[in-house]
Amino acid sequence: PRIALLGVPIEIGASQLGTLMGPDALRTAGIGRILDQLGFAVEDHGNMAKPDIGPAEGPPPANAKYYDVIKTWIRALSERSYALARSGAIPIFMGGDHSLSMGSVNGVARYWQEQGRPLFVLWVDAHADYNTPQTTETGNMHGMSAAFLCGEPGLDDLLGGAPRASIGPDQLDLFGIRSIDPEEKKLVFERRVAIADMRVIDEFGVGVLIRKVIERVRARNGVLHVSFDVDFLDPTVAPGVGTTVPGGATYREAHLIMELLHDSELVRSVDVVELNPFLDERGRTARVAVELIGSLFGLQITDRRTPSNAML
Ligand code: DIR
Ligand code: MN
Ligand code: MN
Ligand code: MN
Repeated sequence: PRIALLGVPIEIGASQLGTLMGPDALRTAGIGRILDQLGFAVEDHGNMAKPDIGPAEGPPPANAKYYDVIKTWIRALSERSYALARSGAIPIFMGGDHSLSMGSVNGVARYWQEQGRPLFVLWVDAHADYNTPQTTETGNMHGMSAAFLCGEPGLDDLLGGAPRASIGPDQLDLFGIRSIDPEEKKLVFERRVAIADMRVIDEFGVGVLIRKVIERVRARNGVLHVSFDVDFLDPTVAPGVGTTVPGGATYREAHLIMELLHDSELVRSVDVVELNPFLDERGRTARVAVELIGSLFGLQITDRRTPSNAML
């Protein structure tokens, strides 16, 4: 099996600069080495170059900061993402801020649509990222990516003429949420998006909840994209992010999620986003992110089949 690494150094979708260094920090922390040791053929496609902004296309939408820059990134990334999925590799998109998922997920969704298999997206994040230009309080586009992918209005020309492969709100699982804006919350409930907030995680545990996600994908013969925002983790575990929110996942909760996802054999693409090496403590957060990617691709504590494997 092949894994394709692609660095997407977008930082302008977030309020804190510095996520553009994320891809290289993940490399230094050993993302390629760990996957190689797990037996994958790892292709590193390097970092995407900052694309040139083309001619103006009329006024950008209000309340979407740096729209023209981000739009240019997303169009280029969506094409790369589609091509990588078509190549048969499992792409790992290394961010960069979370606005990149508008392109990475759009590209893979387009590929899976052609294959006749629905794409489900597991959004592992402290935030719902379900704002639109109409609901946002900040204008930061990294808070809009999940809504855009579900076809919410407001950024309709973002992809230009390129195909927009929206997923249904019933193909999205928000997981780990503990910060959501008032209007954003209304929209998430209106659309009946599945949401495992931290209270639900405390009550039922990640094992039960991730199994539910997996069952839903299986029931429709779907495949899964994992969009992993590092701020899902508790700030004590992962300090190297721009928008820390207390009360996040523990180290073991996060690993259990990844281990269960690995066992499911449903994951076909991944984003690792919002890592900000400028705010990190000596590479701690980058290392944790790489260890989690290891678990997602089969790293185990012991080599025996786990109880969860046996049960599936
Ligand atoms: C806030 C924060 N909901 C916003 N969002 C994110 O700006 O829309 N922070 N994603 O990381
Ligand atoms: Mn996010
Ligand atoms: Mn977040
Ligand atoms: Mn495996």
